Amino acid sequence: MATRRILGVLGATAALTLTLVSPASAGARNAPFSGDVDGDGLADVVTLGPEGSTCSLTIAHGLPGGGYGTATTYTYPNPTTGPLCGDMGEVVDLGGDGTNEIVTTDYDAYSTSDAFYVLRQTGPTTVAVISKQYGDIMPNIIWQRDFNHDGRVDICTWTDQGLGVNYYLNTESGGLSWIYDDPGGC
Ligand SMILES: [Ca+2]
Ligand SMILES: [Ca+2]
Ligand SMILES: [Ca+2]
Repeated sequence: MATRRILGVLGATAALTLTLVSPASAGARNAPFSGDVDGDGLADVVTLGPEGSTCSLTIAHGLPGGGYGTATTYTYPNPTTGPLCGDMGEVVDLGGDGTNEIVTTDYDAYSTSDAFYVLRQTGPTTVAVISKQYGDIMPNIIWQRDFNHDGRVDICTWTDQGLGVNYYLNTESGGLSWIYDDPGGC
């Protein structure tokens, strides 16, 4: 019985570990998301921080032997016109230049001019705001898909506030281009 109990505990621990290191691929609100943000070929886990005049996120970097290191906190000035810091995101290579970016958006975003802002880990202790991108407001969820099949992974969002699914093309110049006519594929 003692052995069975120990195995039971181990099983529960393994299940918990699996939950912690396997974030959903689609970026739901306040959900961690994964991708290689430091370019070492290993997937990392990004968790966005609270709203405020200074924004923050934590990154738990993937380790060569598997698993993740201790999460590091990065801060940067709020790039939006409001107190929003993004509550969902995806890691994609904008521009297809081999360097991944962190694309974030926020359900409470009310300005189409900064619906998205794009971050990049620029050093061991730094994350920088790369750009802001035009888009729909109030997305419930964000995910990635190469919907035009050009090799650059694009961004899709869905909102319950009117427009439904929105399509954003990952452009050669490293931007996101909002597609108004539904091209399908998200
Ligand atoms: Ca990595
Ligand atoms: Ca890039
Ligand atoms: Ca594409």
